[in-house]
Amino acid sequence: MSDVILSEVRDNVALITFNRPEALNAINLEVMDALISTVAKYDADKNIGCIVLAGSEKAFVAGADIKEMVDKSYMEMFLVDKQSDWEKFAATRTPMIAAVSGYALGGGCEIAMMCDMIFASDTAKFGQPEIKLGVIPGWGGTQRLTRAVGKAKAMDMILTGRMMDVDEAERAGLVARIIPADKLLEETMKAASKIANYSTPSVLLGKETVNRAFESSLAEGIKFERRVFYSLFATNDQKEGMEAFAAKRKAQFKNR
Ligand code: DAK
Repeated sequence: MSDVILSEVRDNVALITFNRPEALNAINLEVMDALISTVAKYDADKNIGCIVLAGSEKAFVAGADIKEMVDKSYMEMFLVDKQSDWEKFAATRTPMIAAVSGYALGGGCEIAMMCDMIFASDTAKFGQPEIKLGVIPGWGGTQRLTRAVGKAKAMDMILTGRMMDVDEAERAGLVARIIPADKLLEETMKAASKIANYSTPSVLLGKETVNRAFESSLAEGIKFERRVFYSLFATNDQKEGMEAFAAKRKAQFKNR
């Protein structure tokens, strides 16, 4: 059994940890396959309400494995295209939080951006340095970074290859929360647990509806939101959530 990623379940939250410290968690084919299949396994598990991806204190992921790619030809890269696997990964229904400490570079930054939120330690550094290697981002960096931080900063980062520190990343809208490095995992797991304990239909639909903002016009997105909003009144959890508020007690969601 490979140990390039470690995984465990704490209550109803799955924690997946990159574990290639000798290469700052660089993603080779083995890590990629292990990551994608582990996320798919947890996404299919009804008992898991949130997934957290983490690295080490020094590196979330320092990119795809450059040493594995260096001698590849166009055909070798083209034929081992894992695009549909990454599309499945990015379409994971269960909320995913990237807990980023240290380097999130190249493919590492792209994996963090495929998650629903990035919580980052005060040591985190983000970058798309592929230009320095004679290539460009290939797992969505040109698109997701641009949507997250806007054209000006995305162009700057992708064309100069410079890194962003965590304060700049938060100001620019890439990072949801900055947390001291020694509290990053604990705080991320707390937020994940909070999400996992809300009503699953409202969490999944809330995520889907936010993501709709990137795929539709404002008018269409708002219409979609309203349809989803009404549909949640067909759940027992809506009754429970609102009755619990009125009775000043904690809601007990049953995911029905
Ligand atoms: N790949 C392979 N090994 C890496 C690595 C990487 N991305 N990053 C670090 N390492 C290795 C180093 O080679 C070193 O190994 P040894 O020399 O000890 O054997 C070890 O990790 C420790 O790294 P350093 O000694 O360099 O540590 P420093 O603290 O001095 O520097 C650093 C840390 C993160 C600044 C530096 O390691 C660095 O610049 N790393 C490379 C960052 C980078 O360029 N990342 C982008 C990679 S390209 C695809 C789509 C997308 C992609 C690929 C395919 N398809 C559609 C097919 C993505 C491409 C990328 O991500």
